[in-house]
Amino acid sequence: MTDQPPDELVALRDRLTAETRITVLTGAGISAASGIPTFRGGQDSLWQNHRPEELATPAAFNRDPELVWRWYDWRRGLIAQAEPNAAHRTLAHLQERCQVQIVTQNVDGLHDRAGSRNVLEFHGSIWRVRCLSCGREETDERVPIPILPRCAQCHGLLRPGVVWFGESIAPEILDASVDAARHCQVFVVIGTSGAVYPAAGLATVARESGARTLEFNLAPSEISSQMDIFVPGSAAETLPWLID
Ligand code: BV8
Ligand code: ZN
Repeated sequence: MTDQPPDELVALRDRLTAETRITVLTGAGISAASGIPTFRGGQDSLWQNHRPEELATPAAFNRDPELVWRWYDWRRGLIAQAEPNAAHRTLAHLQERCQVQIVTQNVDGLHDRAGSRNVLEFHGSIWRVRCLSCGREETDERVPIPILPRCAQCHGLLRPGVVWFGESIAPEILDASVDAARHCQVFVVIGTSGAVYPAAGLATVARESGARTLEFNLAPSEISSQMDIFVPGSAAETLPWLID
């Protein structure tokens, strides 16, 4: 990792004003420095030898809801212990200076805990639960959570309030995210492999709408070829360059 910001980043930073519209897409990499395992981080992203893609599906939940709930309870425990890092905090500060819309693939809620406002949770939240019988949705921050938690209204089985593979993004969140990508002047991508759609497609929307695009990642991702500026390194160390 270079210890100096690339010149192009400094030039872009110096042109930011209070009117600048910035849309930010974040992935698991922004929370890595907070101790949250990423999805494709090799050995440490496995849970009990299960790959996340195997467990984050309706089929896995129907097959073994206890196993899936134990995985979510493990992740909730890790996230409850974690603190937002300098990358999360930088985005909260940037929201004070520019017109910033954050779209996150992360279900950990760390952007909100860092003080960011109206974050679009593209894949839902690990702190929300939804009843499979009556559809009632609520926030539930119990750690640990009973392994097969029940709905307070109808005693139906609850599921995590996240978007699983094969499930659609909430229409109002998808529309707001595409709109933010289409109308921004600067599109910032932080800590994502760019492997999951339609989230990764937001970069293409922004690029085709003429936005300046920059990426912060430890290593090039599947969308780096679409980026004007690539900033290598850990986001907790490099993202603060965007404001100072
Ligand atoms: C859907 C919530 C309609 C649950 C998640 C088009 C092409 C191909 C496939 C598809 C397509 N369209 C749809 C699909 C299918 C599928 C998909 O994309 N599959 C992929 C795997 C090929 N998409 C869907 O199913 C979506 N729904 O499309 O509905 C539909 C339905 C059926 C069929 C067609 C259409 C729903 C996807 C949402 C799934 N839910 N999460 C939960 O969290 O439990 S996705 C989950 O995985 C995360 O939310 C995130 O999105 C993704 C993980 O990706 P990243 O966040 O990028 O993390 P990853 O580990 O991969 O990478 C980490 C990165 O960070 C790396 O680049 C690393 O270098 C970097 N890094 C690490 N440390 C640091 C760092 N960077 C900086 N600093 C550091 N310190
Ligand atoms: Zn219910």
